[in-house]
Amino acid sequence: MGEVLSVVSDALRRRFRDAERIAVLTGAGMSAESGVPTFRGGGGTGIWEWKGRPVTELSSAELLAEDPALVWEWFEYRRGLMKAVKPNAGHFALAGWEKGRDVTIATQNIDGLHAAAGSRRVLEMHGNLWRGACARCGLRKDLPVTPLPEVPPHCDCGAPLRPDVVLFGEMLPPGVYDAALGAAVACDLFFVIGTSAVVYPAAYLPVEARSAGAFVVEVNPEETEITGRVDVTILGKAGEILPNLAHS
Ligand code: BV8
Ligand code: ZN
Repeated sequence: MGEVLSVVSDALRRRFRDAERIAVLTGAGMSAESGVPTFRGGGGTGIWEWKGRPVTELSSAELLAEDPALVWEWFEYRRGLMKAVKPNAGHFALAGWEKGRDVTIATQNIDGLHAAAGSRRVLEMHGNLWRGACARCGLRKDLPVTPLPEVPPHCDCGAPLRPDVVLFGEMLPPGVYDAALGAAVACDLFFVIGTSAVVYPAAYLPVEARSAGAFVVEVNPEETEITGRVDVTILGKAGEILPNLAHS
């Protein structure tokens, strides 16, 4: 069981200062302070269901095949919630870590906020809410405007587009998980931030990092499934803890 702290220790600051390669796994909690609802958020703020259906059903390959219009309605609802959100201090802190060190962020989030904050090496493991994908010709099309003029939107080739998001029961984009795993097993310091660590295969990453010798740090206001398997958990919000790490 790792130690559980409520502040950043000097020992951790020293580790951070000396780290050359950092890998990060982020989840919905990373964007909570930007106003993006989490799924299983503490205090019931999660959007774990909508119209009486759980996210695991709404964001499933099965429902997309059965009722694409409902899945688009669900994603248009999410796009509506997220259209005005901006990166928070936590996103900007992670972008700042890239100065002078090799940082890879593997995110489960589909909101695009890491890139918006300036992070350059971001692996979007579950896709991106602001893009559509064409099953016929493979085109990835930016869909920045919500509400969409037509639902479903159509590809340049005429076929209907699907959200460019990895649904439950679907494979992650080829090569993305391998790149995330490669960064996890090569890093000195691994952060797991704002995730309940129940969705796989993303939740394997901190475990793989630790068995490859990385020091693993969790940042979350609550203890999670992974708390017992990391080196230290800092109980706090990403937007407050992360900027604090770089302060010498
Ligand atoms: C797949 C896009 C192969 C859609 C999402 C073992 C191996 C492989 C697969 C499985 C497995 N076991 C089960 C599976 C199946 C499934 C799965 O994991 N199910 C779970 C529910 C048990 N996995 C899959 O289907 C994956 N596919 O493995 O392919 C395959 C193929 C066929 C059959 C089998 C296997 C695909 C998974 C991707 C699904 N798509 N998102 C959408 O967004 O609608 S997952 C979805 O959950 C989001 O991406 C989200 O990010 C993710 C995880 O949730 P979290 O990010 O952790 O968010 P959560 O709300 O849960 O937690 C927030 C945390 O933040 C909390 O702890 C909270 O305390 C904290 N917090 C709050 N405020 C703050 C904060 N932290 C910091 N600061 C704050 N301010
Ligand atoms: Zn097409």
